[in-house]
Amino acid sequence: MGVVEDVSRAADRLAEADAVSLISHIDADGITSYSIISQALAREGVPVKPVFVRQLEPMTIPHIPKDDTLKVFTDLGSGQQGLLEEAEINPDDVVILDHHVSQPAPNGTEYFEVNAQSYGEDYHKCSAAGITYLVARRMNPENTDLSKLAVVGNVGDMMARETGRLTGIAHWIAEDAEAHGHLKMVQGLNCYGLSTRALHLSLSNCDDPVIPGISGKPAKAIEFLCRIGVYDTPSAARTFEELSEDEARKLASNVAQQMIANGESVERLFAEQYFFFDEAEKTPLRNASEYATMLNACGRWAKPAIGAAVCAGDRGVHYREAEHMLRHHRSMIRELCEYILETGVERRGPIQTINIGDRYPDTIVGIGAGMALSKLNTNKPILVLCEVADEPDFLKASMRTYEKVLRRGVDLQDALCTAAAEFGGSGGGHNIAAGAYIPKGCEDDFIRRVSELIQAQLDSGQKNS
Ligand SMILES: [Mn+2]
Repeated sequence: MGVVEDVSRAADRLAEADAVSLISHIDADGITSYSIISQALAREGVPVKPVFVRQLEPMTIPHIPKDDTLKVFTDLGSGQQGLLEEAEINPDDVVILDHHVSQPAPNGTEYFEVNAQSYGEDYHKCSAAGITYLVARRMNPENTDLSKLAVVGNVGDMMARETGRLTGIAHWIAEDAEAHGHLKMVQGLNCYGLSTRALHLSLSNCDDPVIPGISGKPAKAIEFLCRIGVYDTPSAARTFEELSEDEARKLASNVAQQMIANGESVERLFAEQYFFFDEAEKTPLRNASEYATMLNACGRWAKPAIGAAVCAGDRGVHYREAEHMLRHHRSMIRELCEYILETGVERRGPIQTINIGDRYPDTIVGIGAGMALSKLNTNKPILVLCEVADEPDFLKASMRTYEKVLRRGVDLQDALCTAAAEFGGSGGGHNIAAGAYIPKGCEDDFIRRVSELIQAQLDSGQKNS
């Protein structure tokens, strides 16, 4: 069926339900998806029972209520239809709204799903929050206020990362939000913290792309901003959001010159940013990427319902708790980064590696690895091994690298997937950031194999250039 038919069918089934159990993932996309559907249903008078799960797996299947409610799965479910079938969940009681690869149930039970991957290229960069928004909008055209959450979910799931902007239907949703006055799109720098952080910190924390002479060097960033007249004095720090259009342009052209003077590409320097000017100034709610980080922080520290309360409009007790989660999240990542730098990494051929054991939760290890790498040798990809909370027999490997290393032929996802498969594990991700799970005990051989594969990529990259 086409997307219009599928979305309409989902909207009708949801609106006609007597009660809904809403099973959702706990990251920013899962929390916004949950919030979009639960708010849309509340407006139709349909009661909703929330069920947040870290993953849909045999252990979490019993959390799905065994009753006659309509089970709506958001940001998960498509890949776990076999588990639903095994648990004998009636297909008449199921609607899946997802964007992960769909795997049909082995014994042929057909679950109804609206999956972003099924409707052509325009939908490939659309997260579950995008799909749930289309359903909510179909339920009631007045649900356009939920578009903002759809943008947060899409940005949180990195849908804008490669291209520097949302594309296809996800961009249409951002336009829809802007047309209804819920959002403003601004062409800005590809940095984080544009609403809450002093600009010199946003710039010096930028690691994709690396800004020569500025990335990793906050004092130099202050000097630079004073020199170009964006800061009046070194102590007169401002956020990106506080700049006038002229100042933002001046900043952009000066940073671009700095890149070009150092022979770096400016391709990844700019990105479309999604601001919510109806939220309080200098809060993480003011733009999509900071909002998404706040929700991810809630999810990663097992408080998805707090994030959902913020999405539903709470700016009191729950919001303050979410702020606390965000601060905690950041300080843990900083601590992890310091731990890596203080302990030191081991050189293994073309990569550098460290095993951090069970000191930090595996959910933040990738982010910490990326942050540590910006202060290490950026020419060598980093591989961080850690224990996995609920999986005592497995280790997680997280790898990060830089654009300039990709240009020499490196593809982390390819190397990790290949190596992990050889040891009975599995990997995934992107060329610049990837992860894998491997059985415990093989880590030494695994690292040697990854290092070999990366070396081979570099060797053939050299041959081709
Ligand atoms: Mn997602």
